[in-house]
Amino acid sequence: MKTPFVLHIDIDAFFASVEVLLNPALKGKPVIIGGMPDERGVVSTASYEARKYGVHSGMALRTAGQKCPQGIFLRGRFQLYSETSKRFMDVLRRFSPRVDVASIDEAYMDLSGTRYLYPSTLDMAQAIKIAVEKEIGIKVSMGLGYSRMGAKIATGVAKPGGIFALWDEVTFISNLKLERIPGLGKHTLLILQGMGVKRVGELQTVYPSIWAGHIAPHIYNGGTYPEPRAAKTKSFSRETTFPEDISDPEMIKSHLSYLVDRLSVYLVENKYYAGRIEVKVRFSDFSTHTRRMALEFPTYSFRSMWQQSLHLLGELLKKKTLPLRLVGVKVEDITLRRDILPFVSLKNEKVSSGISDIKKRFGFTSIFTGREMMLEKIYPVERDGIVLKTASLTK
Ligand code: TTP
Ligand code: MG
Repeated sequence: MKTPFVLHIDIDAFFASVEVLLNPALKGKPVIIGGMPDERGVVSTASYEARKYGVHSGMALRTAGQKCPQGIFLRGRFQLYSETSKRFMDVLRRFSPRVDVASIDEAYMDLSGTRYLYPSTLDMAQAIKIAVEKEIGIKVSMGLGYSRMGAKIATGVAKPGGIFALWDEVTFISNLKLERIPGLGKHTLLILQGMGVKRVGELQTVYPSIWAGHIAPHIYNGGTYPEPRAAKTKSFSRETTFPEDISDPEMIKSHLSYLVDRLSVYLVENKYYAGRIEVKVRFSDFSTHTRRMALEFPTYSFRSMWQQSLHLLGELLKKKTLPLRLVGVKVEDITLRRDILPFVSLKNEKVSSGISDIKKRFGFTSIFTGREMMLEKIYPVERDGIVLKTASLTK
């Protein structure tokens, strides 16, 4: 994906913004949350107007009082912030199921599957921003990057109120000073600075093993988001040689339907999507033919795969008038993620995952299509499947 797809969203001056929202008289004023200036304790947050006076989170209230005597000090109402946070996250979830709540006022979203929904991830970010600000009534800042860390750093650049996209995250990060890297401890920073390293890029070139071995894994922890679980195999297949050659097309279809069923359940269980399907036949003269086609969209749905397989089988059977020795099916272009599909019905997939659950609990043969049942007449049926070939033939 060439556009930055990890979105980080953070509410501006969160606690203070909620107070301003509920009391518009505070708008434009230096609002400081945490307690009264003569109390012990620290500032939770301050409005951007108060920040101009040097007030920031974590500062002693007393110091804040000295720096900003005209500040409006409030104790804060945590319950209210917590409810606002929930509503904020709900708005985000309307745009993508992949929302990771990082703290009370920040979240990450994976926009990689949204290319059918918006012209670009930046457009989507803008739409989310407008929705949040309209519905919740407070300003947010956003960063777009290729990793969580990149996106979070981008939000820092965008604050307050903007959107910043890191198109070239690698270069951007390598130009950063080490102290700008979130999560890099003070001690590590001091040691690295003692070694004469100031910027990420210097560390990457002068001490690549320290970067790759210690720093990068730490700061990129969960960084490529979401962790792409690499598909080990690019295809899965199931095939069977018949105990005797078969000419009855209905019987051939029954075998194929059973094999597709096995593949579908396998895909569901392993959370894979298949992009392409291939059917293979071997005629009694041992000639072997295959035909394949792309599935309408990446799926694990039995019905989608079955419809295509049936079509492919029909084409293959036209090749010769001989009986068949073997039938097989293969799925390819296996992926673990797919784009969000707003225009298609996923009903068939739900059916497949439901069926897969039942099979898991009560055995593979506990639920069958009518077609598959035809096989029960010629093969032994066990809990976990039909014993397709007779033992003597397997040898
Ligand atoms: P932040 O997002 O760090 O700060 P912020 O939203 O106030 O300001 P901005 O993001 O624009 O820089 O934290 C979110 C809320 O968490 C903040 O409003 C108050 C609370 N908080 C504390 O109570 N103590 C702290 O030390 C910090 C950093 C935040
Ligand atoms: Mg914030």
